[in-house]
Amino acid sequence: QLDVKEISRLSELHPKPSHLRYQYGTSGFRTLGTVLDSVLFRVGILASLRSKKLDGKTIGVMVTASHNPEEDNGVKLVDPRGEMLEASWEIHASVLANASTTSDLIEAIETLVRIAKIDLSKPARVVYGRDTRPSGPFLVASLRDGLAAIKAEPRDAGVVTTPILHYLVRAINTKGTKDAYGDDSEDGYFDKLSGAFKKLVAGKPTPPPLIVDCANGVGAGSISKISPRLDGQLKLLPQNTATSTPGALNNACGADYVKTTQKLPPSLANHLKANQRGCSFDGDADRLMYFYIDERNQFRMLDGDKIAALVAGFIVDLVKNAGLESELKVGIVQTAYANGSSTKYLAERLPVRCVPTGVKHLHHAAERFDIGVYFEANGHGTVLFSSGTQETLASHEPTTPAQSTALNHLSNLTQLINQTVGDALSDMLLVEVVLAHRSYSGFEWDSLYVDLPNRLVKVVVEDRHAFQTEDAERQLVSPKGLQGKIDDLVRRYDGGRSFVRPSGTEDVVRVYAEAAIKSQADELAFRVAGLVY
Ligand code: NG1
Ligand code: ZN
Repeated sequence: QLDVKEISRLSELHPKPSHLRYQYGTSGFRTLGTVLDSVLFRVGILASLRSKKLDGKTIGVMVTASHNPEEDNGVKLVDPRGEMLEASWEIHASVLANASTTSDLIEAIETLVRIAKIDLSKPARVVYGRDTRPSGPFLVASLRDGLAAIKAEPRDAGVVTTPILHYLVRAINTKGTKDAYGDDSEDGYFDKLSGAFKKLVAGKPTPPPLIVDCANGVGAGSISKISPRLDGQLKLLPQNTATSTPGALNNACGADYVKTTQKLPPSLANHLKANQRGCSFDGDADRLMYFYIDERNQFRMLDGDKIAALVAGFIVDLVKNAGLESELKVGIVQTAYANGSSTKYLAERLPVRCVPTGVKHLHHAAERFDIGVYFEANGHGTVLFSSGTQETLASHEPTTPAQSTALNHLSNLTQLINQTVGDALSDMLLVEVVLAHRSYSGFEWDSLYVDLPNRLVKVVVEDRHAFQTEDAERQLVSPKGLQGKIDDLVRRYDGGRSFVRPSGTEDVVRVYAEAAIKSQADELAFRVAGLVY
C-alpha cells in the first residue's frame, strides 16, 4: 500500500548528500541547517510510519537546534505522550536518513514496515513546529513532502517553543479521555500555566519585576503571550527579543551562554540592578538559568542544580504538610555534572539517583518515583507526578485546613508544571511560586548551599568512542588504566572529583572537575585533560 511511485518522485526532490552521514543522537538530528533537506523529508516519512504503528496516534516533529548557533538546525520526534522518541526507533531514524539513493530509501522503508510490523492501512497524524531559525521554513517544506509521501494528516503548529510542541502532542492524544492534558492549542497551554500560577501565588506579595533573557529566540513570543494572563501577579521584562535580526539567536545571550561562561549576558548589564533577579531561556525555551546581582555588584548564577534544590525542597514540604509523607515518595534525578554540593544538600532530604547524561535517562528514572524531580545542571528539567500520585491528590481527604492547603498547592503544581519535557516558561513560573511561598530573594535561594568551584573542558581526541564509561558515566572502563590515573590525581585535591566521558552531541571528550577552591578545580581539570589527550 505504499505509493512507491509518489515516494520516489518526492524523494528525488530531496537527495541525500553523498559525503554525509547522519545520526539520530540525544537531541535528534542536529547539524548545519543547509545539509538537512533530505533528513527532514525522511523524518516526515518516519513520523508518519510511527503514527501508523501506534494506531494513528499523533506524533510530533520539532525543528530546532536549541542553544546551538543560528546556522545550525535539527529535528526530533515526539512520541504520543509528549515524550521523546522511543530509543529503538532512533536506529530506524538513522537508517532512513543514511539511505544513499531513492531506491535504497524505498528498500529501507519496506524493511522497517516489515520488521516493525506496521499496518499501513492505519491513519497517520503528525503535528510539527519550528523555532525562529531562518532555515526553518525551508526545512518544514521538506518535512511536509515526507508527510505527503505517506499521505499523513499534517497539523502545523507554526513557530513554537519545544515544550509547547510536546504539550500539544500530549493534549491532542489525550483529548476527551480521563487523562486529558489540556486544550490542544497554544491558548490552552498559556491558559493552563497562567491559571495554575495565579492560584498558587494568590495572596502573596507581588515580587519585583523579573528580567527574562529570551536568547533572541522563540521564547520571546511566549513571554508576550503569558504576560497579560498573569494579571499583574508577576511582571516580566523581556530582553533579547530580536527574533528576526540575523545572527542574534543565542549570540552572547541565553541559558547556554550563562551556564558555560558563568557570566551575565552583556546585553543585560544595564538592565539588572543590585539584588534584582533575572533568568535566561535558551533558543527553543526548554532550558532555564536564573541569576542575580548581589550587594557587592557580583553576578551570581542559579543553575539547574539550584532550581532542583529549591523545587524539590518545596515539594517535600508540601507532601509532608498534606499528610502524604508515607504514601508519596519524592525523589530526585541528577547526572554526574550536578554540583557535588547540590547532591549533598539534596541527599540529606530525599533519595537522589544519578543517571547518564541525556534527558531520556533522567526522565525515565524520574518516572520511577511517585513524584520525580529531575534537572540537568544546564537548566533542563521538570517534575513528574505519576498517575497514581494524581489520583491520590484527587481523592485524599485532608483532616486539617493546613493539609487541605498543601494538597491544593500540590494539585495546582501538577497543572503548572509541563510534565512532558523541560520547559523554561513553566519552570520559571514554578521558581517564582516557590520564591513567593518561601519569601526568598535570589540571595536566600542561593544560600541553600554553596557551589563547589568546578571546571568543564573539552578535549579533541582521535576517537572519542574509545572512551567507555560505567556507573552513570562516573568511571571509565576504557581506555584501560586511565581511570586509575585519574583517581590518583583526584586524591591529591581537597574536595576533588573528576570524570571523563565522550560527548553525545560533539566530537569531543568532556572532562569535568571540582575542588574546594577554584584554582584547584581548574588545575585538576587540566591535569585530567592532559591524561586524556
Ligand atoms: P553531551 O554533548 O553529551 O555532553 C550536552 C550536554 C547535556 C545535554 C545534551 C543535549 C553538558 C556537559 N552536556 O551533552 O547536558 O544537554 O548536550 O541533549 O552540558
Ligand atoms: Zn533547548
